[in-house]
Amino acid sequence: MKLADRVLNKDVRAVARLITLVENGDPEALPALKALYPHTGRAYILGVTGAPGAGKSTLVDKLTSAFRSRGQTVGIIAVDPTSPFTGGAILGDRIRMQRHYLDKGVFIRSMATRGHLGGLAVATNDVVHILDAYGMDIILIETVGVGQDEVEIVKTAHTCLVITVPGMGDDIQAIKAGILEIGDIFVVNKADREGADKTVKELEIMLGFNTYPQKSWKPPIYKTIAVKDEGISALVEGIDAHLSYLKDSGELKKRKLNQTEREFLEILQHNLMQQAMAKIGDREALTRLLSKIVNREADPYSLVEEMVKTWFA
Ligand SMILES: Nc1nc2c(ncn2[C@@H]2O[C@H](COP(=O)(O)OP(=O)(O)OP(=O)(O)O)[C@@H](O)[C@H]2O)c(=O)[nH]1
Ligand SMILES: [Mg+2]
Repeated sequence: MKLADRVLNKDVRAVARLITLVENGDPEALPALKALYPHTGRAYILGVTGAPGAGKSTLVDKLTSAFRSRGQTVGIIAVDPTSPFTGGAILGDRIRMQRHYLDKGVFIRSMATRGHLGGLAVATNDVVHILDAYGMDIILIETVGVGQDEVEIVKTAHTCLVITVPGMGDDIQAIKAGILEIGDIFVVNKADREGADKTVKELEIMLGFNTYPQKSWKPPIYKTIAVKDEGISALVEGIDAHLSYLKDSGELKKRKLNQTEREFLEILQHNLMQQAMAKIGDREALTRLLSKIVNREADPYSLVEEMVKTWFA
């Protein structure tokens, strides 16, 4: 049986195998991705981002339990930041989410941020499609909100949760404006620590500055103690409310269109680049070309212009 058919037949090993192909940028994944695409578009995609160690994985774990208890299946993609702050995150996530590992209604996968030929956002999108076609109702994407890549990834979500912790004080500026803008729902986790209410207030003020008049959704702020499962049901209600808002306002359609545009352009760019590199030849051929430019025998503008003209002729 073909890989795509096996995924559609709920073969979890086929899912894992296909994700590995995607991760390795293996062209063998393409026929399966093409075959699965018509079966996608059903899942609700929830992005979870925030500072390193804010409790994202713990929250993802509790949210997963909440969704499972009402019969929804959950796919989890933990985009492992290979940044120095969070070394060993994959192992940590495994431990935190252990109780879901035996649950057939949950699929957990960590993805490394390095070594993605077509870009991490494209790879993550592919994995979302695979889990969507596999039949997961909700797909949670956890990423540390520190780099541009990570921000790009959560932009593909329908709803984006931004996780902060108390006591950030002046450091709250560390939550970059970009992250503030993409947040549909804010969470002040570790509310068992001092200063949670102060952080909520500070966030409210910052969000006030960042609220654009055309936005009809006012991002709510929830306090949670993820380790004690406190505040989770209120947060789930907030998530449900955002999904209803997305559907009723037509914003869901808009987000899907924007997301599809980004994905289409990224695939196009990747594809063109690959073809261009194939035309140029190997590494040595490229170096020869570059030497010409370095020696001022040619300029990069004319060279690219000529090459592209002949390729498209
Ligand atoms: N006190 C307290 N600790 C918490 C809470 N939630 C999570 N933690 C702890 O905070 C630490 C980090 O939690 P994680 O869930 O791994 O945080 P993360 O944001 O996923 O971390 P990275 O993925 O490494 O960025 C763990 O030791 C958790 O047990 C909370 O509500 N209160
Ligand atoms: Mg984590």
